[in-house]
Amino acid sequence: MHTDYQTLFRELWENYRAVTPSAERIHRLLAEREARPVVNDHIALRTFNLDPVGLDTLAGHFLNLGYEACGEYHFEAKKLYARHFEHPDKHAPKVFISELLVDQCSPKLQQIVGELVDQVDPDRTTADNFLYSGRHWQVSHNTYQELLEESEYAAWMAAWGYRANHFTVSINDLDSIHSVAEMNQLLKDNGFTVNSSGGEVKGSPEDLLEQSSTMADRVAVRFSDREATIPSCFYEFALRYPKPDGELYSGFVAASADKIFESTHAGS
Ligand code: OOG
Ligand code: NI
Repeated sequence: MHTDYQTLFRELWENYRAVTPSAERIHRLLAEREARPVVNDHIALRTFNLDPVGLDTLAGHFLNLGYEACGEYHFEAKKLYARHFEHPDKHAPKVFISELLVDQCSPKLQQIVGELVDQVDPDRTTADNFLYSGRHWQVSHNTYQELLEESEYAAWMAAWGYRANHFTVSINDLDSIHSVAEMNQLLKDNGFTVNSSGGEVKGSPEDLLEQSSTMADRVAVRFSDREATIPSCFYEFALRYPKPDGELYSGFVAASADKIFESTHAGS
């Protein structure tokens, strides 16, 4: 077991940045402008709702470190269910974990995903490194494309497996940028693509959370039969507003999350 969340997040970041060069570049860009370290608001993880890799298996790693289950989110069209987790230590990043409701998908997808998950050794799902262990199965590029036709999420999972899907810059903790729009401008000025699904700024002050994200980097992946360049991971930016009690809102906004998921879609 990881003894502290800091160690786990350091490992997750190392694994994430290796396939997300733009996150590393944006992080450096911000660090150069800021006197204080860049703060990570949350990470997100993805999985399938099948034993032994369901949401609860991933969550267990965080519960062991003192995290607690908080909000629940439903994404009917994408056939996803998600929860977020918070730690009593306010400095600990929040965690957003989603799972594909495989039983609601086509028989073909169920069969493909069932065959992938059957290859997972259950003992490895509780190992320290599981959350940044990548893929536990053989998958061909053809199978990836078959999944892509029905569920971009399923295809992403099949290709990338277990790793942080994004880290998130806390705009509240920046001194040089005060809004999501300003952050987006900095990104565009530096040549990054901002996810525009549902608008470049997701959420509003009324939602108590505004977010944006880059479109995922495109990285070469070795499938069982060939190599192909596909979307990897993205970087997110979050600005939280205070609740009536004065504490910053710590939850997520389903309508915004629905669009953030699309940051791993292939660009045109
Ligand atoms: C998670 C998308 C949702 C947020 O902050 O609302 C999300 C994902 O793409 O796996 O991260
Ligand atoms: Ni997020």
